[in-house]
Amino acid sequence: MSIPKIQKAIVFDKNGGELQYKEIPVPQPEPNEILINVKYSGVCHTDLHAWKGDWPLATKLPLVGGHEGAGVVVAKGANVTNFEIGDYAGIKWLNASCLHCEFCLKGAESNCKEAVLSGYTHDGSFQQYATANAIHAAKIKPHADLAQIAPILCAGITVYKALKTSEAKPGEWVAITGAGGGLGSLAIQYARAMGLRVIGIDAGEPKKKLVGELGAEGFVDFTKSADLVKDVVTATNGGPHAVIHCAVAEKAVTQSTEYVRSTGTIVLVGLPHDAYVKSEIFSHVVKSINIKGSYVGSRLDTAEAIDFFERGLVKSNIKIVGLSDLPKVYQLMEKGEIVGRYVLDLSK
Ligand code: 8ID
Ligand code: ZN
Repeated sequence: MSIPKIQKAIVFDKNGGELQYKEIPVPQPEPNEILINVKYSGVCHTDLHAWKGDWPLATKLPLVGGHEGAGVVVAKGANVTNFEIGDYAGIKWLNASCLHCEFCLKGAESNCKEAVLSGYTHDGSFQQYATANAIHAAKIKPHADLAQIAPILCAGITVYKALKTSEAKPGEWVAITGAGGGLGSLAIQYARAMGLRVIGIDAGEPKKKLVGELGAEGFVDFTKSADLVKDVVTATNGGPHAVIHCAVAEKAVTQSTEYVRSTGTIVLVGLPHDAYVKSEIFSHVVKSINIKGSYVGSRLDTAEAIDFFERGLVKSNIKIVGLSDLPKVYQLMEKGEIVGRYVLDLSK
């Protein structure tokens, strides 16, 4: 396979700076890495946070963002035994971890202190050729639809793991905030496949329509509801047993401490900057509610989340645009106008 020396990428030199569509060198894989010819990459809201630099964790600079990359292995380092040239592979947020700390050993690799993050501390999938640690790279079966599977590599894994973290049982209610966005639209489908009843919370008719089509039994528009807590409690006959927060909003979390059912679990996934959880302690205790954080997923969560996709239980609601359109995608995302997920075609 002939690998070019230069390639197209979107790069920024400083957080919030110009998103430059330009040619950069193709990276060389390290001994434990594969080089993937990225065909499609999803655009996650995390990529927008990384570009803006609004989290209390510094990004690499200059940086190539992106961590939902699906493509073909074109080269591999000397130590790689689990991928062959020509295999399909996926770039995930968790590019690498130490594999021997307490957290890696117990399957919590995302909590590893040495975690390497695609599109954040390691150049990601907004380039035509990207490197990934072979142990962590996602396995994708031949003939998979690479545009469709791209969003599974972060959004899918993350919401699947969050639903497991909620410990909600089949037949129970789960509320999903940000239900019409990238993570939320997949969360509805994983929840349905896991036997849960879903109420979606988001804004506007296009998102309401999608949320309903994906199998949610109820929708509350957070921009229109006069009493959101009451509306959610009524729609779920006493409050949801679990809440998965895909919204990028502190207020959504505060409200959920009021509407979650007694003994229920709130799972924090969305990462608004400078935000805090506010839960009134008396009710928190008397209702015995749980609030947990959930951060992407392990290699096992990855394989399981992809298996749901391969069995046709979840599909991505994507709009495909070219790599050079990334700045426009960020503008729409900032305004909350994206229904589902945008996927970049790296050939354009
Ligand atoms: O591992 C993790 N925890 C993880 C993994 C991947 C992504 C966390 N994230 C984080 C991202 O960094 C981001 O903060 O999850 C958040 C959502 O990512 P996304 O799904 O990629 O974003 P989106 O497509 O823009 O969807 C967000 C939705 O939230 C709605 C918006 O209308 C949009 O549809 N929303 C907002 I903003 N405020 C809301 C509110 N108050 C709300 N929905 C309900 N109530
Ligand atoms: Zn992501």
